[in-house]
Amino acid sequence: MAPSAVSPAQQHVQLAVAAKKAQDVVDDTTAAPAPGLTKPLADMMGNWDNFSFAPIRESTVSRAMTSRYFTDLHTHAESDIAIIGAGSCGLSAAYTLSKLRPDLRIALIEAGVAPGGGAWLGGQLFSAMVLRKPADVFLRDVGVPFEDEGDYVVVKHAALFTSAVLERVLRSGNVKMFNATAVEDLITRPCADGEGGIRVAGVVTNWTLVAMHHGDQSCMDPNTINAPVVISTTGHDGPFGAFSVKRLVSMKRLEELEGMRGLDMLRAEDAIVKNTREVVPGLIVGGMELAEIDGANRMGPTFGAMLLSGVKAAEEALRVFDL
Ligand code: 48N
Repeated sequence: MAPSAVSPAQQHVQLAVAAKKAQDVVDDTTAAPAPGLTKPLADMMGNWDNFSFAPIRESTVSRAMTSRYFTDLHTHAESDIAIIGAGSCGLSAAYTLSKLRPDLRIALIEAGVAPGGGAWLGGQLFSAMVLRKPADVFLRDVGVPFEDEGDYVVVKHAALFTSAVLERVLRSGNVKMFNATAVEDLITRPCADGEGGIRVAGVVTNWTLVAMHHGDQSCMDPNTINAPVVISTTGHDGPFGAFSVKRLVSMKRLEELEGMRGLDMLRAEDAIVKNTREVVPGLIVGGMELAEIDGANRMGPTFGAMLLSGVKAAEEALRVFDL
């Protein structure tokens, strides 16, 4: 049977667009949890006198954490895809990949202790998250309630979006998030074409606190994650932002960065989604990091482009991975 002309990623988007046709307005009341507590929890209230926790030792707690963490570190030393940055774009890419390819081993590396980037209140001074359609297609896929305002939708609190997509990503069986962990270099290999080019083949990580203090203490050896495909969504330039594109310049694989331009929402959002791509073999750049390399405008406090750039970055990663 001829392979389907439509890639799995395209099928996923087509299904999601079909879901959009439902045009059912999803609002908070339908998503509210049922009132009242479950009986076991309700029965606990008012009966605290004989209350006590099951007896375990502190070492049990420590071993429960470290055994899992170091098993994950050992397992993900060889990953299929590494995603740098768990902001709205990186989380959307991780969510899409977890749904399309649950067979792939994915490492999501986040420098902050808390994931979410600018969507986790960093860029959310006024709490609500505004997204222009058709970004509602992604919200419906994840199951984030929103108010439909016609050409745009509003999630009542940015943290509602971030926590919902984060919950789906963390519940998945194939995405491991390493937070408080900074990517501080890229693993590279010479391109097979012998043209002197490089392909990206993984990431070098360190505890973020160490990465921030290389200048004032002897370097602590890094950790490495080999991955044939890396998605970089580290945001626009800032203390940690635009990491991979700045590294390509410092390793002389890019002349210079065009730099993010002034705020023009209409131009910015379409450009970021359409131009999410593989910038050097093995490295896909999406979200606001792309604005730094392309000189795209910024869009201000609206997040539709981040979500759909994440979907496109996932699609690009699968294209590269399946080559
Ligand atoms: O939220 P950001 O910064 O980046 P995106 O592209 O996911 O979303 C951008 C969005 O928040 C905006 O900037 C909005 C749309 N405003 C636009 C405008 O006009 O200003 O998330 C990037 C994440 C953060 O959580 C960083 O901590 C993390 O990436 N990060 C890293 N993680 C690991 N290693 C690194 N080297 C690194 N650098 C950044």
